[in-house]
Amino acid sequence: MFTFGRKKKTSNLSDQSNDKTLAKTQEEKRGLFKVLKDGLSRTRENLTGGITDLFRRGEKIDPRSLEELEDHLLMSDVGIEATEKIIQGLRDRLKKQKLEDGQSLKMALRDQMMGLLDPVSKPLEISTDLEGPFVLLMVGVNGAGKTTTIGKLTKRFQEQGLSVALAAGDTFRAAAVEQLQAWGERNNVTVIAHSGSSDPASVIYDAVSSCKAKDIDVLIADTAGRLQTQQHLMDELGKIHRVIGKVMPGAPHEVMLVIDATTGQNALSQVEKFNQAARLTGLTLTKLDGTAKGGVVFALAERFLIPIRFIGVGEQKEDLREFNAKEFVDALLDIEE
Ligand SMILES: Nc1nc2c(ncn2[C@@H]2O[C@H](COP(=O)(O)OP(=O)(O)O)[C@@H](O)[C@H]2O)c(=O)[nH]1
Ligand SMILES: [Mg+2]
Repeated sequence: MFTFGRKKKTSNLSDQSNDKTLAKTQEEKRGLFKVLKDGLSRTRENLTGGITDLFRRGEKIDPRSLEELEDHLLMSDVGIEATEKIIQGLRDRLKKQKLEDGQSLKMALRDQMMGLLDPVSKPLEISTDLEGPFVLLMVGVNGAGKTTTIGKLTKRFQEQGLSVALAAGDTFRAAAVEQLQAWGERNNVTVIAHSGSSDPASVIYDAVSSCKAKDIDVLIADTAGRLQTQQHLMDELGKIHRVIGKVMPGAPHEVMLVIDATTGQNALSQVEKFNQAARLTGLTLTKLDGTAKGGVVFALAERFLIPIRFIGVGEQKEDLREFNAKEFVDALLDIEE
């Protein structure tokens, strides 16, 4: 089993270099946290911009302050159910006289938010002891960021010492196959594609067989963008899923929906329909850097409980980050430890 984010322990270091290493990792952490904070700045502004006065209050919090907060969350794509959960928890604390001032309100809000996001904060784990590749099927609407995310994940996996191949399952546009092939050539990654227009299920079927034979660790399969309202294309995803399971029982091991966070509430219907068609096991939210609608993360977590694996906060490779509930909430509320 292989988990990201767990750095290998370094041994045989003197105390001094241990200190240096520690300082360096803390510095790196701060730097990475800043990237996340910058990426989430529009969402943070939307979510907390109008209520920072509330957090600065010296006196006791009253029910009216909570209503103010509630209105704010509702207007920031957090959604009715998730907002209710957050506010109910705060009301309970208010009753128990635990909200002394603005600062304790902020800390209580942080707890409530983390309570919602913790259950979906589960890193993607790649098993390497399978009878074939770990198969990652990428699905989503057009322009969500599937192909970009595939590129970033490929590099991430390679840096972890895993061998990776790609399946050009977006057979809808010839340019999409070429885009993936060109990228594969530049980065020395095998891309399995069929020439001419063909059936995505058969491309991915061949790719799984080929990875089995070549002992490749991870196969990432691209698919054509489709709207969740196009039932025949949703059915096609179901077929792709079944075909993969035939060539390798238990596969795909991860079905990841890539969501453009700027779509806000539409993300909810995307998750619902794609989940019905292809049993999602993970979500990636891209373009959080370009939107004030990042509050939708709470709505998604509350409604579906599907792990959020990665979030995209920019176009660079390091801007695709493993989702971490605590980091995310602290970046949103501007809490630095
Ligand atoms: N700002 C920003 N742009 C992104 C992010 N992820 C993807 N993009 C851009 O979104 C556009 C569509 O991406 P693409 O991977 O082709 O989408 P696909 O149709 O789902 O394969 C490209 O211009 C990407 O550079 C992100 O996290 N932040
Ligand atoms: Mg694409």
